[in-house]
Amino acid sequence: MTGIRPPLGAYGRLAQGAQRVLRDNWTGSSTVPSRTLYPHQWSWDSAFIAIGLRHRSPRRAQRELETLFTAQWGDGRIPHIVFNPAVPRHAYFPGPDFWRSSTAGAAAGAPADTETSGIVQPPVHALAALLVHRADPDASARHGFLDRARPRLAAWHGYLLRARDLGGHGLVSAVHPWEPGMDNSPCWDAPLARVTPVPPGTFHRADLDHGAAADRPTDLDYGRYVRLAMDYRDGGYRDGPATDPRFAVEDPGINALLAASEHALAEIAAATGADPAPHRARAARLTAALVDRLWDPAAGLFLCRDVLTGTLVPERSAAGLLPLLLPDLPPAIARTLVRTVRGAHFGLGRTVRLVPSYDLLGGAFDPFRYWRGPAWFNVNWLLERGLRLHGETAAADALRTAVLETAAASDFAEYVDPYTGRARGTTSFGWTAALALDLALDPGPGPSPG
Ligand code: 9WN
Repeated sequence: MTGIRPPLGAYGRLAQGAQRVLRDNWTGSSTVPSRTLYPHQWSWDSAFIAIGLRHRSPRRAQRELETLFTAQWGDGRIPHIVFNPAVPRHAYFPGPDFWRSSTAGAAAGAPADTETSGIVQPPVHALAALLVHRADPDASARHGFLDRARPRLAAWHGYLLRARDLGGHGLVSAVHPWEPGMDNSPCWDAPLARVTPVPPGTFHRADLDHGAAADRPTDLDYGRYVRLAMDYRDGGYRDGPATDPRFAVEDPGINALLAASEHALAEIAAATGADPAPHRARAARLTAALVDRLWDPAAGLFLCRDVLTGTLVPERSAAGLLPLLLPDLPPAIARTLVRTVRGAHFGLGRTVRLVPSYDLLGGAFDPFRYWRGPAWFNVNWLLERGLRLHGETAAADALRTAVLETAAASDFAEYVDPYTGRARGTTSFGWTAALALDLALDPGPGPSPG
C-alpha cells in the first residue's frame, strides 16, 4: 500500500463540497473562515485557504494573499485580522472598535484606511505564496505575483525576527495567546495565570452567539485575552522590553513555521532572480535555535518557553511536533518526533486517526474544548507534510486518508473530537475545506512518488 494514492478524482464529491464552502465563504477579495463565527479575514487562515484555492483558481489564491498583504503595517507586521467594513461592528468580538488600529497603531505604521487587529498569527504565508506560484508558474510570472509578494514577505519575517525576539536568542515570542493560533492551549495556562482579567460583564462574547460554550475558551481566559490586547493597544502596539509585555512565550509552532517559510522565501528569491542564501541561513539559524532552546529530549518533542520566567512549560502540545516540517532537522530528533506522534501521548494510528491538539494523557485534555484536545485540520495537514518529508510515507498516507474522510464526514468542521471524529465548533470552515481539497488534488511534497 505504501506510496499508492487513490487516483485523481477518487475524492470528487469531497472536492465539490470543499469548493462549495470556499465559494460560499468568498467575499470578493478574500475568504472568511466562517460566515457566522469569523466573518472577517484572518491571517493564517488565508494562507491555508490560498493553498487549497490554488488548485481551482490560482488567480483567486493570489488575490487572497494580496488582500492580506494590503493590510500590512509599516513596521512589517501582518495583522491577525483584517476587518471587513461591510460586516456589522458587533458581529465579532474584539472588533475594529476595540483594536482601533488606524489610530492606536499609527506610530507602528498601521494603515489609515483599513481597520485591523494589532497582533499577529503564525507566518505560513511564504509557504503558501510558493505553493500558489507553483500551481501555475507561467501565469504567476506574467502577473508578477512573486515579485510583489517577496518584499512583503521579507518585511513580515524581518518584523518577527527584529521586533519579536524578546528572549534575545533568535526565536520569535508571542505576546498574546491568539498569536500562535492555538488560543487556549494548556501551554498558556501558567504564563496567562499572571495576567489580571478584565472584570466579567465589561465585554460581550460574540463567539458564544454562534458556538457552544463547551467547545470554546472559558470566560476567565477571555478576560485575560482582553486585558493583554488592551494593554498592547494602549502602548501603541510597540514591541520590546520598554513596553514590558506581561505575556511572552517562545512557541515551537510559530518558529517552525517561520523557518519553513524562510526555506520557501529562499525558493521565491531564486525564482525572482534574488539571492536565496540569506533566507537559507536564517532558516538554519532558526532551526538551530529551536533545537537549542525548545527541544526536550525527555518529552520527545519541542516545548514552549516562558520568556518572562526563563523556564520551559511542561505541557505537550501539537505545536511541539511542527518542527517535523523542517528538512534540516537533526535526523535523530526527526525520528524521535515520529515516535512521539505515534506514542501514547498523541496516539496516531493507535488510539486516534488524527493528531490531537494536546496530549491525550495530559491533565488539561478535553476532547471538545478548542485547542485543549480536539484535532484540527491545519495541524494535521502540516504533520502529513512533515511525515512525508521525513520518509514516513505509510503514516503520511494514512493521515491523508483520515483528513479527507473526516473532513467530508464532519461537513468541513472547524475541529473534531480526536477519538470519534465528530464535528465540534462550527462547520463549513474555510481551511478545513481548502486543505482537504489540497490533499485530494496535490501529489505532495515528496519524497514519495506521485
Ligand atoms: C481569535 C479564525 C481563527 C483561527 C485561530 C482560532 C480562532 C480566533 C477566535 O479562529 O481564533 O483569533 O475568535 O477564537 O483559534 O487559529 O485563526 O479561524
